[in-house]
Amino acid sequence: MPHPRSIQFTRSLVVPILAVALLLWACDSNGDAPPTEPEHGSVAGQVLDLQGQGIAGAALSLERTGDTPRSTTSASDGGFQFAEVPTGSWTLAITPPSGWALAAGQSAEQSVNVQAGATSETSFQLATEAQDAATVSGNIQHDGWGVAGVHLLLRDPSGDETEVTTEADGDFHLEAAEPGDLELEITPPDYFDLAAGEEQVRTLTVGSGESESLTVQLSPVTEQETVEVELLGNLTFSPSQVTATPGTRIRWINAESMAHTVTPEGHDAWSSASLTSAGDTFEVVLNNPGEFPYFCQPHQADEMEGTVVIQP
Ligand SMILES: [Cu+2]
Repeated sequence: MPHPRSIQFTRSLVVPILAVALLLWACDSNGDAPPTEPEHGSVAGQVLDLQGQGIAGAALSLERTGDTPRSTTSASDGGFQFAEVPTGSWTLAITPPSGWALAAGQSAEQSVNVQAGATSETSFQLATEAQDAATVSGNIQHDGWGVAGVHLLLRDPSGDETEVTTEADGDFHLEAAEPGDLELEITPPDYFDLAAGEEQVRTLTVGSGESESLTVQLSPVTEQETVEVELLGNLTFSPSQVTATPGTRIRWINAESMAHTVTPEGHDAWSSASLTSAGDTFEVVLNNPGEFPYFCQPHQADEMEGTVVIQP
């Protein structure tokens, strides 16, 4: 049987020990405990078009100084979510997918306040990106001279077509309303073929507001020889009448030491040329059908004149 004093002694010890233990435990849970886990919330939102339909593929980032940035991409319904985000203020930024831009009045960045256990809801509105026409221009030539009557057709990614036919200078200019991969189809007149290495249909990638320029070489269907015309001291062109096929090179040669000109009359197939001394030459390639009269300016009164007729 225990002594009553011994019981009392034991009891008197147990109480302070318990108190100390309790105090230690309380201190421990307040002071020396590992740092408390920061509290979290989440951020959710949607990327929508002007009709309220979701837009997939928008890149979203959630950032603030001192924290690891987070990023995600909007799903097919336009939805996105950042889970387990430490509370506080964050900056949410969007990069629209290709073909989209922020709708009027929208900012690419939003400030988001994340609260513990709550979801901050937000949204971005995008509109289809405005697109400028894509331009394709250039020159169709043979031997450095323009070819008329070449049909050019430009097809945009939607299949819309624009077309043009070249004039004598061979220049062309086409605009596709929709930029991207464009198809250019080149059809020369019957008496010309595309030169070796040229493609009848070519694909050009031209972005919004951009332009592409190209030079296309043709070669005559029938083989060409140079036709020579002499400028003579008796004030004649010899021969004064030349008939040739498209693509013919005409070479005027001053045969004697007298100054003459080869001046176009009523057309601009070439610019007036002066052949002042013996041996001077002037050449032109006539790619386009027609009648091309010309004369010598100093000897116009003497009817020093000639004509080249180009017939396919
Ligand atoms: Cu003359």
